[in-house]
Amino acid sequence: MFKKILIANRGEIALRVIRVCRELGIKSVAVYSEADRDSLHVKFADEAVCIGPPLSKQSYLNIPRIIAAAEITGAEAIHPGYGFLAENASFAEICTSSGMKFIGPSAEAISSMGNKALAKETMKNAGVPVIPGSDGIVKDLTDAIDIARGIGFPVIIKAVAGGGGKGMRIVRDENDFEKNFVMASTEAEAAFGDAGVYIEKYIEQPHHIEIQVFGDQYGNAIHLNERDCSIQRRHQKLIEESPSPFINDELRQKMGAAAIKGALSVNYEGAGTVEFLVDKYHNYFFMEMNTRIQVEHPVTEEITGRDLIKMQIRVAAGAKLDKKLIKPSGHAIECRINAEDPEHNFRPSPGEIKSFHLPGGFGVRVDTHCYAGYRVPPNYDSLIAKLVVYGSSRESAINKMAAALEEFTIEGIHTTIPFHKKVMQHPLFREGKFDTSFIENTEFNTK
Ligand code: MV4
Repeated sequence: MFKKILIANRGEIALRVIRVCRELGIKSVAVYSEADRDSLHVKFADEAVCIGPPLSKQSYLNIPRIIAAAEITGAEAIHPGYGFLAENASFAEICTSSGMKFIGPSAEAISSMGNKALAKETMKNAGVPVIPGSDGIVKDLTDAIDIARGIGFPVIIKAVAGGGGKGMRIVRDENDFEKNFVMASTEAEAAFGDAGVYIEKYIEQPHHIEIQVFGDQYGNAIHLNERDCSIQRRHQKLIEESPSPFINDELRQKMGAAAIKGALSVNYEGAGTVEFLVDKYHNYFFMEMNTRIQVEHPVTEEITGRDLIKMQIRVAAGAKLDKKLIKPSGHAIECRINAEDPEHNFRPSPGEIKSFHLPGGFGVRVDTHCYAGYRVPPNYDSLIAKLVVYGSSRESAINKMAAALEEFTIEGIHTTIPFHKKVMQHPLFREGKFDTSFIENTEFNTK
């Protein structure tokens, strides 16, 4: 086992990893920017190294500084968390060539999933259902129009270097195709430095259901069931739950098996997520694979009883996965508490937290790096806490979430708590009748 791990991240996830290190008797090293001096990850790590100014590019994305911090402190492994460098193949490569274990998949596995057209082809070849569309990048407008006609409208144009909803264009009518195609590739070039786009059949009002997978260094891969992440706003997830109210055991088993096949095809090591779109007929299609631990991993932990961060560290240190099928039980829901004002289009609301009271009780968990007096810096993502509840049924979990949200008190800044309270009382949410269009198609759409 490692003696010392550097955590190349901040906020709640850095703290989450530090806590597991302590539990496993591993020394932890925090890195922090000048904006994060008063952060709890700095306070609770065994050592902390300042790596630069507030701007992410100069600190949490500054590879030479992070590697230097690991060298100076003698860290043997680097946990990237999520965001920042977590899916940066060259960072994974540099860790390895500097003699440190990158806690995650190989640089090759990261690259093969980072290019969205290549990821799709890889999954298709592994026998995972993919959305009908072009075979990889379309070469020019004529090629693109032919393919779109063949698929049939509506179609969606996606940037090969995109992901997470960036650089997508939906085209419903052939007459609008040319202008959208030109705009999509121009935008892709500007945003990602890669004008490559591919085309797919557009699936109306899909469900976003993702499978948590794990691979080890010996060619074993397992899945830990699904998370339903359909409650999103502008590609930002707000609520996640497991199990999904939309799928049954038969589909769960099929999607789990498909996700494992996909993971094995890229010799996947560590925690990963295979994202699927599920249409209203319960057809499922591979969408993307995230090669990192995700924000919403706690809902999986709650229903499986497995500590996914601990598993990441153990697998990275060479542990074998137990291939016994993991039987989930109960129901878990996560609400993302963001420093945003839901009354004003979720605009960022950084600043000092004047008072902070956490809910608690049986089946209530809060992962947060915040405290009364903490200043939420304006420089990073707005996640300030993850409220996770576990109940024996979906209904009891929703009721517990509603009660916990009532108790959760944050003063000084605006948060998404009032929004979550309303969703917990919404009849469509309570009945499990929602898809990725929920926010757009309900009173929560304020635009
Ligand atoms: C789609 C789609 C419908 N049809 N692809 C959005 C994020 C990016 N990962 C892919 N996304 C979508 N791809 C086809 N062929 C609809 C979406 C989509 C979406 C997907 C998951 C969760 C929320 C979403 C919101 C809008 C659009």
